[in-house]
Amino acid sequence: MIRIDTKIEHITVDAGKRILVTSDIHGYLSYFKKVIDNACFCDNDILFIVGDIIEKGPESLKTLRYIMELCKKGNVIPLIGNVDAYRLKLIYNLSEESVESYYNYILTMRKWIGTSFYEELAAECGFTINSPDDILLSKQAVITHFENEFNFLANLPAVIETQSYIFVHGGLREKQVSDNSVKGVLELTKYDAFAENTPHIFDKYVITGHWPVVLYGNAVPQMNPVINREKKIISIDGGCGVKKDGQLNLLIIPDINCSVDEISYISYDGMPYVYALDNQEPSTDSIYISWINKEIRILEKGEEFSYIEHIKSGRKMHIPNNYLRNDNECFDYTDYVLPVSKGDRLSIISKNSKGCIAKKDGVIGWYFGKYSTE
Ligand SMILES: [Mn+2]
Repeated sequence: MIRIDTKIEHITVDAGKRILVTSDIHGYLSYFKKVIDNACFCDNDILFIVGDIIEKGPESLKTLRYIMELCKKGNVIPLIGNVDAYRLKLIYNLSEESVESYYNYILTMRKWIGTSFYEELAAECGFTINSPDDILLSKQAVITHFENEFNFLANLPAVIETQSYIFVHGGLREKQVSDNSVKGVLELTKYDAFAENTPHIFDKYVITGHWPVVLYGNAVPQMNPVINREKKIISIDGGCGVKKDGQLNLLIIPDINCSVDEISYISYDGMPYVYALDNQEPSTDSIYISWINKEIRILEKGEEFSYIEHIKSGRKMHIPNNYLRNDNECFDYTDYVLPVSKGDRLSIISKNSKGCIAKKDGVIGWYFGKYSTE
């Protein structure tokens, strides 16, 4: 058995050190390396990794081991995420009853990104997973072989409090940090839409991952960190590994004593980019359809675009067919038109005969102009 207890730690950060914060790496090791490199991460910085190190991405095991190695220096401080905790519990509790659905998950991940955490673990132990039985057969070998890795994850703190900031993957259930010690790890790591749902106004800024920031808006989709000054919450999950147009964010706090206005960030999304050759005015009225409000009705199905009605808003629009799912759902689509100036750098998310859907500085929308690749 494995125990994952709620650990709350207190750390004093020396003045004069930069504080870097990322979260939800989800096995995207190359993205993680890119953002810490681009931020010139060095021994004098402190790097907090606010949970969800593994799963959903291509290199969970390598990411975990890379972070374990970084931790030896003493200035890298990871916390546990709900996916980390849940995955450990699931592996230890695998049984005849639960293995079927886990196998289906493994197949789904294999289709999407080619692998999953358990497949990586089993492979290193010499097992190939081709049936639910293969999972059960490999379970004991996996648990024995990865004792170090699993203990590392299980022992990560759920909450870290410093002089000015509190770090937690999902969110704090109670306003006072110490009152959260009676809460389970999953309650603190899986707090959906924390910045929206918490009734508390915190005394120190709470920095969280877990809930992709794009889900906090319903007009203009954007993936950059969001600072809620009223409640004192900074949400940094750019949807890396969860959204096809997501990004890994790295928050940069220049000094523990600096003001919130001095906080900046960088991000990385691995997407190809182009340079705009035309100017474009932004739209003033737009909608973002996510899995939360995904219900639509198709009014007229076309070759490339379909005319649909978005159920929640009643809005009617033409959307590219590749954003439709199952004829009654639409995912991660916006009709927002980006503000673009000639020379702007755009990440291309999808192209069609009208133009393309692109990301500019973390904001997603349409661009109808011409572009070049250099
Ligand atoms: Mn999470």
